[in-house]
Amino acid sequence: MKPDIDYAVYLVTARTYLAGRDFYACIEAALKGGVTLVQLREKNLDLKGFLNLGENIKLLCDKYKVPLIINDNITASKLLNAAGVHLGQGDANIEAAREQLGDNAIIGISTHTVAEAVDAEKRGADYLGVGAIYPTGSKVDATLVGLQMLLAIKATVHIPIVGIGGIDESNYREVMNKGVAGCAMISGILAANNIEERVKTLINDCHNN
Ligand code: 3NM
Repeated sequence: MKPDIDYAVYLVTARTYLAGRDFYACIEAALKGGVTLVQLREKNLDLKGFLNLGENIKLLCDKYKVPLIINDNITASKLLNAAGVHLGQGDANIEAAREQLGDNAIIGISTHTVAEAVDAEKRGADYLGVGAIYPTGSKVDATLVGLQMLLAIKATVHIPIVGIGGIDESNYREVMNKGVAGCAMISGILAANNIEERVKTLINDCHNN
């Protein structure tokens, strides 16, 4: 059966913001705080390096019963027995991911236009990432689409939508108020001095409104 996914506070990993801190300790702090979903997104690793990192992250996610999504790499997702994969527009296609990972895998894809979103839904994506909602320093080639595009896509497709790009505790509620399933964040979580407390604040914002 396809797992029920809670997209509310979705951690996307990047080692850029660790500032000397231990990667696994930071991820565990986020899990302790209550992140509902984790995406392992590490762009400059070969498969072996990716799997090494992934095995440990998968153990941590299992410990906190939080599903793990793998960015871009279908093979790694399969080998790690992760919940699924997140694809970019330029990555492998949804059909290939579905064929290799099966019906129960969660397949997400980044979209920036209504046309991309409609196409992704038609091709069987489980959720859409829409961004960048705000300016972000975490992805050099991010296209700023804003809340308007989020609303336009929300009005058109029926699968869950996750906002991404420049989201932190100051604007998380503003995005959630648009009726999305959740927000994906790198720096909004990992750049915090106290990651566990930051996540608790976000979770609290998500429930108290
Ligand atoms: N994808 P932060 S923006 C991974 O627009 C990613 O599709 C984006 O990092 C998109 O939370 C982005 O630090 C970076 O802004 C998100």
